Amino acid sequence: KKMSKPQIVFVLGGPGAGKGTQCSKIVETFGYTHLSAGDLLRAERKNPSSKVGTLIERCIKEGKIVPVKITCGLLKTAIFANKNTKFLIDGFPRNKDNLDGWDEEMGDKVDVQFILYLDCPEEVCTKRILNRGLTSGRTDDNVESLKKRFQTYVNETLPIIKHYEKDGKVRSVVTDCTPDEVFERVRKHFS
Ligand code: UP5
Ligand code: MG
Repeated sequence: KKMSKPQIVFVLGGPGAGKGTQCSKIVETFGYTHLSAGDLLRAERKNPSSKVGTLIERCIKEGKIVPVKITCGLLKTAIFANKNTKFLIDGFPRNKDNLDGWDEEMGDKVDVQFILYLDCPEEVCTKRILNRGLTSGRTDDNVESLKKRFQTYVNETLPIIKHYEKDGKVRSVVTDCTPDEVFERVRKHFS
């Protein structure tokens, strides 16, 4: 059992805003453990003994959000399997269902330090994702899926960021510049 509650930073922002890229840098410099909700779901989808693989794949391709029971379960397992007490949770919570399910399951077990919001114009994100799509093999890195991912982001995820803003918990960084320039802005929120 952990001595103190895990400390969580949620990293949110649109598809291609640079969540994964910046999380790697934060890990190197500040010793957090990076948990990407999307990566955990993609790994679960590949797990042959999983009963939810097809559901996950359908959601990802359609840019829809996987039910919180699945995602929160994967995150909870990853947090409590790890000795670290500092975690970056990348790409979650993305909608009201995620937020409510997390609060119910994890609200009293962890402390949410703040939300790191990576703010990037859609045109810039689109260029990045379509470029990555040339080599990523991700089934959602194509024009059709990307449109749906942005719609979901605007309609469902931005309201979650607004919700945390009301609590004064959001630290924003504009990410329309090189990864190192972004990190110079990001690091200020951690030191
Ligand atoms: N790149 C990064 N930063 C750059 C910079 N500053 N300048 C130039 N290039 C930059 O970066 C994307 C690409 O851009 C890379 O090629 C990178 O080199 C370059 P990355 O750091 O990967 O951006 P990121 O924000 O992580 O983009 P990602 O595509 O991973 O974001 P999404 O939010 O779309 O993807 P995620 O994996 O989080 O979710 C995928 C799907 O899973 C969702 O659509 C949903 O269907 C499902 N999901 C859930 O259902 N629930 C969840 O809780 C999480 C996911
Ligand atoms: Mg990512």
